[in-house]
This record gives sequence, structure tokens and C-alpha cells, in this order.
Amino acid sequence: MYHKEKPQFPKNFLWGASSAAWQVEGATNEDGRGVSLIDLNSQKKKPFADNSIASDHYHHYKEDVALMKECGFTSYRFSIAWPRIYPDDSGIPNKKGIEFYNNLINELVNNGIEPIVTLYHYDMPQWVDEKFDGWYGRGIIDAFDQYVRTCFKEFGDRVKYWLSINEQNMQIFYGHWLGTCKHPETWEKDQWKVNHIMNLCHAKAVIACHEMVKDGKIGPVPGMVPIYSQTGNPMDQIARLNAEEFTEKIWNDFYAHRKYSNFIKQYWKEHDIDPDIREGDQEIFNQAKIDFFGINCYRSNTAAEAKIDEPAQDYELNKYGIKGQLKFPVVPGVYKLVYNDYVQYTDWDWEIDPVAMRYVLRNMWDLYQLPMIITENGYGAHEDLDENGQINDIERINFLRDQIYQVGLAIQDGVEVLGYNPWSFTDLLSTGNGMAKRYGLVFINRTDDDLRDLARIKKASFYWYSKLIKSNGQDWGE
Ligand code: BGP
Repeated sequence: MYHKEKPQFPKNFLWGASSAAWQVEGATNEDGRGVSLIDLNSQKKKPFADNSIASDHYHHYKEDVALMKECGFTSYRFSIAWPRIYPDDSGIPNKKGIEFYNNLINELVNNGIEPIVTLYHYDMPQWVDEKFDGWYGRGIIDAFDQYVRTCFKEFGDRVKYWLSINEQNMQIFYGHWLGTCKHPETWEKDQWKVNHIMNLCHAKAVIACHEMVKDGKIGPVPGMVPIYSQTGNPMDQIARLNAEEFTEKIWNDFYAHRKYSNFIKQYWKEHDIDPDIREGDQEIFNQAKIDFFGINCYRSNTAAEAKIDEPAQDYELNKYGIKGQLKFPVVPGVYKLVYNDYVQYTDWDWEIDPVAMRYVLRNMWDLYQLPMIITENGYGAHEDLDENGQINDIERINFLRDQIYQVGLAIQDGVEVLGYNPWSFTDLLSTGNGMAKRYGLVFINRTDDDLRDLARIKKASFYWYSKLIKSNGQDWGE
């Protein structure tokens, strides 16, 4: 729909940016932090990159928050590292870990920046894995409950916006890549047990937040990739729906309705899958009413019919940022994903599609009528300082401008959006590509191989974003 006026953003809109502990903090061996599986993964699995120093935010947090303030932030989304709070199975929280997050939160609040905190962003403590078999064993449910309750008790007086588990759908869907899957031979069935346990952890976090945090609000963070149909062929439309179900809708329906949909129950029945739902589980779900959705959205996908006799193809991610390496999946009889002629692609073959942002917000609003906070969105690129020691990241400015404009249009369409927090504030480790794929508004002077001086250098996008957010979305810099 065409709107005559330019978009207006609500007063008190939360303008900020986003990060995750294991990708930005570093200091993995300091102040009593325990080992996380992601540390081990990041050290040995290429092209992951060693996270022991990352952007060294642990030691630079004051400087980083000062830069956020200078930029005009009113929010900052980050995650708490579970192994910093509970490094081992003693049941005693690590005072130094709590102190670090207290310092960070105080620094934010004192600078007028609303903290938005993710409880779990991929950093599974090694002891939880060894003792309970990680997400595979129900023992994690109480351990996670203990951890989140400690967070609510220690930080809930100042943190009002909480996010439960980052991209649970992607942790299941990309289980092999993100480390959730331990036994590839049986993952097809195991994934639903693992997912059910994650659902219980999510639900208990929602319940505990409402019990313990005065005025606290909590929501999940699905990784959203809206799916278009390749053509008007009705079979492509069904393929589109299938792709959407298996990559995101199963999760979103569950969070919002607090029960499993007929679609997934039917699938389990047909494939002889037992997700191990036990007595009492549904009672827990019934109480876990979420307040909003965090939305991570970078791109769109396009689906077409995959005939039952088409050869299957696994998703092959583009690991090195050389265009054309990504292979889209073919799931015979269900759907296949295809390239879209109407959009451009990044070096990692991610669709550059601002309209997807409006589409996802509209669609989620229609389905669930819950407010949303954009918790991730951004442009990953190869970058280094130019001869003047600067980063003139015009592509990122164009990307953000177009995406934010579409957020504004969704608001004009009547969608309730509370904030925009792109990925990322400073450069940080990409999940799969270390410093080779940068997203920041602020450059971190290091590469994967050379630590240089870790200086913070504002990119052109920092100045552009600052003007836009200080004018509450009026000064587009055109
Ligand atoms: C999201 C994750 C983030 C971040 C981002 C960018 O799925 O929540 O942790 O890494 O994707 O992805 P990448 O770093 O692989 O480009």
C-alpha cells in the first residue's frame, strides 16, 4: 500500500544495535568464566574464529557504551554468557560474572540506554553438556531455570526487556552447523526431542520472568527469513507454505499459541517421531504467555515445488564470502529454495531485500498481534581501513536506510514495532566467518590473524545512523 506521508516512528522508539556475548566479549578465561562448547567449536572448526579475545568488549565496555551514547542510542541488545554466571555445577553463581553484567547494565542505564538482554545465545556451558548431555537431556531444564532466575534476581531491577533463546528455529534447522546436533545419523528424529526441551526452557524462563521481574517483558527471538513463492503456480504456493512451516512457523505458532500445531503433529505421526512430551509439560506451556517477539531478519528466500522424485540436496552455506558458493536445499515432495531474480545478493549469497522487512512485520502482526522489536538485521561485508584509516561503508548505509524505511512503512501499515536494533554495534565475530565478515557501525582494528590494537574506529554508517536516530527517523541523509 502506498502512503502519502513519509514514515513516522513512535515517541520512545528503541533505537540501538545488537550483539552476543561469545561474539563480542572475549576474556573467555578471565574472572572465573567457565568453558563453553562454542569456545571449543570456535577454536577448531574453520571458518569459525577463535573467540578468546573477539572484540575485547569485556575490557572496553565503558568505551563502547560511551560510543553508543555519542551515537544517540536508546537501547542495546546483548546476551549474558551462561558460563560466566554458572561456570561449574556447584550451584554457586560466579560473583565476578555478575559484577561484569552489573557494571555493563549500570553504564547503559546511566547513559539513558535501555538494556535488552538475551538469556541464551549459543554459549552452552561445557559442564551442562557433560552432566546432562546438553539440549538432549531433560536435566538442562532445571539448570537453565536456575540460571535465568539468577539473572532475573540480579539484573531484573534494571532490565525490563528479556529474550529467551536466540534463534531456536535455526539451532534446530541448522543443527549440524550451529552445534546443536550431536548425532547426525539420528538428527532427523532427535531434533524434535531437543526442540521440545528447548521449548520447556523457554517456557520456564517466561514464567520466571513474569514472577520475578516487576514490569518485565519477555519474548523469543526467531530467525526470520520470509519465504516468497517463485511463481503463481499453485504448487509453488504450497511449497512456500511448507518451507515457512519447517523453517520458522512451527516455532512461532508454538510460542504464540503455547501448543503444537496440527501441521507438526501430523508430520510426527507420519514419520513415526516421538518428541517425548511428558505429563505436566503442557501445564508449563499454558502459563508461558509471551509479551512480544524479537525479530532477527536479514534476508528473504524463495520457494518452488520439489517433485517427489527430484534428487535431494542439503543446504550448503557459503562459508568464505565468495559469491555463488551457496547451494539451496531440495526437499523432495516438500519444497526447494531457489535464487530470486528480483533481488541482489551479498558476497555470502544472502538476499538484499528491504521489502522482506515490511513483509515479515506485516505477516507476524497478522498472525499473532504481538508487538515486535527488531533484534537483528544488517549487512555483512569484507572490510578494512582505507589509506586514510577510515571505513566508508556506503553499501551498509544503503542497506540500513532501505531496511529502516520499510520498518517505517510497516508501522504506517498499522504494525506495532517497539524498536530497531541492527547487528551489530562494533564489529564482532561472525557466527561462521570470524572477522572476515563484518557488520559493525564501529570498526574493530583487528583481523582473524592479527590482533593489531583493537581500536574502535567509527565507520561512515555510524555518523549516518546517528543522524537518523537522533531525529527519530526523520533525517535520512539524502
Ligand atoms: C544470527 C545470529 C547472530 C549473528 C548473525 C549473522 O543468526 O543470531 O549471532 O551471527 O546471525 O550471521 P553471520 O555471523 O553468520 O553472518
